[in-house]
Amino acid sequence: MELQEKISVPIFTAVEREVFLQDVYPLRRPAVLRGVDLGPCVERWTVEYLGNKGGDRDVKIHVSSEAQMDFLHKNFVYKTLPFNEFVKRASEMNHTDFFLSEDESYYLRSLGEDIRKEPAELNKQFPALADDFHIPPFFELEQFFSSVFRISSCGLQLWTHYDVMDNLLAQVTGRKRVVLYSPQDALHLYLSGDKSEVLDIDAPDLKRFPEFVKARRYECVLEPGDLLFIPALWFHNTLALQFGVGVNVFWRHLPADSYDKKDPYGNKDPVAAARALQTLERALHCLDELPAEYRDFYGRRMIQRIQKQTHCDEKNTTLPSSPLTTPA
Ligand SMILES: O=C(O)CCC(=O)C(=O)O
Repeated sequence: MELQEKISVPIFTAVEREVFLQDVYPLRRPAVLRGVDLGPCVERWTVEYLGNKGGDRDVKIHVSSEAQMDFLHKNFVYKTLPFNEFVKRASEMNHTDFFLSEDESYYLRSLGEDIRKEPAELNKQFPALADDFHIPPFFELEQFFSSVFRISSCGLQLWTHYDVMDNLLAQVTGRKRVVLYSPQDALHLYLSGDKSEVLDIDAPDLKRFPEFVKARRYECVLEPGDLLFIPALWFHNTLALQFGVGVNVFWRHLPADSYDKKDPYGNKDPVAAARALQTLERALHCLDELPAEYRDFYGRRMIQRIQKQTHCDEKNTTLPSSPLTTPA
């Protein structure tokens, strides 16, 4: 892994709306924003307080005997617990009550009221806690999509994936390491849908994933009170260095009708991209009737055509043109 280029995510201090919109947002790169006012949550959100205020409403969770969650082999199970019991268990390393093992890890699945249709929103699912968290005013109100609780056991690692909307990951309590990869390194990440098949990013199997060394690794450690700006399509992998509570705020930065209307998580590909991917599947199917050497040749021609049409130089990556993304 010596060869993988490592880059620290830049840290900006005491960023206000204007500075974010003018100096940070247009770069389309991850940034740690330190010293932004997140409200009283930073002092208040202890395990006890969260349990008392969040109450005993049932929440859906991931539970795993291994701290590194594996979406390929599904080394976790879906369970339901009252919120206060979930927070208590997630904050402990060893459990007297458990599903799989004494040292199992927990991760909250944040869902909306109607889990298939509605995105999660702190205001709706946890009204008694929502006022403690102040959403930074870095986008327009009408762009708001979701505010998602991120609560995980110490050591829990979530696989590398991308989301299709810009978002801020607020780390309210606990420390979290986040590793990110540029969308332009997608070909080195061995994707399966929106996720990378390289699960162990610190000790990858380079026989299986030789190209992974080419992916540039952006890294930061979020301290309590930090915000991480994760631009849409940037891959990210999170590792909780302590039990921690965060809030992930997503907003639509493309015109509203670009997004899939039935997307409660903000991770379904934009409508036009989903259509293009389906068309590609049909195009590939057309080649099936040809012998292998022809499939190989026309496959290469198609790749060249796609590259010519779509690839842009990293330096020229600009903000999508939308009235909503124009800095104030
Ligand atoms: O904070 C986490 O644990 C996960 C964050 C995440 O997946 C996201 O920002 O999309």
